[in-house]
Amino acid sequence: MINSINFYRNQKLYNIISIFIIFLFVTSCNCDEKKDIKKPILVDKKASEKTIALHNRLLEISKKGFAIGHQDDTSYGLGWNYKDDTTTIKSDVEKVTGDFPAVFGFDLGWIEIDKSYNLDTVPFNAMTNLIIDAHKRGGIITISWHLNNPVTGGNSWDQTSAIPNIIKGGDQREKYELWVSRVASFMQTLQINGEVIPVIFRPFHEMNGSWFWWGGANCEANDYITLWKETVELLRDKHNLHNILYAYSPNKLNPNDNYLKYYPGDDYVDILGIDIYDFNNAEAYQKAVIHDLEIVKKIATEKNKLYAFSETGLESLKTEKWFTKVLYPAIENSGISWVLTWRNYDTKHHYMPYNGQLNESDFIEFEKLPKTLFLKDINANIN
Ligand code: BMA
Repeated sequence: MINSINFYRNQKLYNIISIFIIFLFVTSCNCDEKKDIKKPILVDKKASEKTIALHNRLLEISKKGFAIGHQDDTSYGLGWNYKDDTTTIKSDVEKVTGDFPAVFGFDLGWIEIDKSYNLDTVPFNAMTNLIIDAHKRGGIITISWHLNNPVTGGNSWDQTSAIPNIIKGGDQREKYELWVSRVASFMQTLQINGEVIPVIFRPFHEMNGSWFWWGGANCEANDYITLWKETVELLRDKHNLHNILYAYSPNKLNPNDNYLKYYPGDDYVDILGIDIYDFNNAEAYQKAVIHDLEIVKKIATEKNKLYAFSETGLESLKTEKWFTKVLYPAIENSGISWVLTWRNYDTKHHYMPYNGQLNESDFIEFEKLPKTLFLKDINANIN
């Protein structure tokens, strides 16, 4: 009898301890998910579920490798243009490797002046279709904005000072608000089943250089920061867009550059990026990429943010094995979520290989490397 009571007590104790251990296990799993995945601290506290899911996906991608991106990938390539034949979706990347990139870059330049096509002649209605198509395929969308100079009407490269004129109180403020409203209207066209597709928005990039009116010698850093914050507030709070992750991307750092000089603050940026090109000097390029991505990684890690190699490439790809021997080793251990190369305009201005191009077979090898994630890879592993 005594033995059986003891047995009963021990069994009860055992059960209680087991339940407690299971409880601890379950709650600790939830905490991890919450910290890393479920509740990222985003610029938009009302970000849609799909936008939060995109953020999670980018985090998961960075643990496995990096998504491969290409600007205007399905809009045009060497010898073809989507607007001439909208019946099939083409891509130079797909023609070479049999798979699409995982990240699709688009640019909204000229939406602000109400043109029907962007500065690179991509019609905005075609762009809407292509963004929806890319999203349906499981791709990730990133959008830059080479907007005109609001003071002169010149293009992005018109270095006339303009930021003081368009931030609150400026004489061109009304015009700028109209311009942002046109961006917002475009975003609203990106719908599937009544829901706006999540996108990464990367405005006012390369601001530490002086080639755009929004950068370097052409503006003050504090005005830039004001412009960024006010732009986010217009899109998020005035236009009620909750489909956007905001990416900040300076250009390659010069020795005295501070990556955070133009940083609008943790509450206004979701993803830290950097743009670095190879100007036909592989060694200098690799050195800069490794050096700068290390800085971006350190800052992003401290801030608990994602980070990416937001633009890169070697124009016309004349260096043999550029993808496997130059780019891959430089980013292999960087921890970036994605890397995006610029557009394929023609044989002189292109950043991905096309059929018959010098780097075609190298790019096929690049696609097979463990960390390069193309569309099928991210769809198979990371949803
Ligand atoms: C630049 C070049 C330009 C283009 C611009 C915006 O780097 O490709 O020809 O207009 O990007 O896409």
